[in-house]
Amino acid sequence: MAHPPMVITAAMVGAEVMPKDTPYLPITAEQIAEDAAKCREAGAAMVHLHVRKPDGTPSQDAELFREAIRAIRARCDILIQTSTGGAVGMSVDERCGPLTLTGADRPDMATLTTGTVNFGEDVFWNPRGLVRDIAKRIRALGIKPEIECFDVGMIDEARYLAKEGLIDLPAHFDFVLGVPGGVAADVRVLDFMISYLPEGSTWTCAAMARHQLPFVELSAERGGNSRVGLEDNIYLSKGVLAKGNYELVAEAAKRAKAKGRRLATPQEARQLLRLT
Ligand code: KMH
Ligand code: ZN
Repeated sequence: MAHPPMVITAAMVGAEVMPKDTPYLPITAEQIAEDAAKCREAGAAMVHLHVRKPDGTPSQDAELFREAIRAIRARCDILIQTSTGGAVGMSVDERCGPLTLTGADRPDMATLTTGTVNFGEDVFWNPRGLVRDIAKRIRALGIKPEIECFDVGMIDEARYLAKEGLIDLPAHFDFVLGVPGGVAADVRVLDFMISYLPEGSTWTCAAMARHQLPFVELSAERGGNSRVGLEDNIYLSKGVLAKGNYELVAEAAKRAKAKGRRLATPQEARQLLRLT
């Protein structure tokens, strides 16, 4: 059976990469919007969005998100998925800043990480009560979550959440592979996680660092979707910094097409991921 068009998501900003790591990290709303428009042209249908304060420190401030969302939507039709992960150490209210945006500023989707994971030398803290709190806020806003799975048990937790009526199944999942402390970027893990999904669910894969672009090809062959971008990887090739998220999207698009995949438009992505 032919695979559906691939949804490429650009994880543009993140919370860990700093301007000292790469001068190409977008910080201001205008920089984010300009890069997002180029990502759209290069084949991305969605952005996964974090924001920064003017000095580059990570933030989940609703007004910074509002500014970035407006700037992106003024330039292109790319879907916007806001982070609820933020940066390690943030409170749940802080993390949920973008979920307070309604009306024309409402995001199209939001992330929901369904378990705690070691995150390098830090801990990305997601106890079950906190996960349920965020799931309720996403549901109250009337948007769909992308379930972020840094390890296999996070797929199981989605099943519990569905039983409790906090998310719908089938859902859309993101396999986050290769975070030190989480599950590895290994093709056996990818194949197991695909096989372990709740029936009818869709998936994307975000592999860290040097694994990012090779996993676009593995995902393309398996009929899935891909996340690339500076949040997870700053290099286009060994030792060569990507000059913006758009360069990583363009390379992902090239690799996906070489595997016979067409790229989804934002409108197609809406339907494929069952967004409202
Ligand atoms: N920055 C990480 C601690 C998300 O955006 O939902 C969490 C993260 C996940 O990036
Ligand atoms: Zn993120």
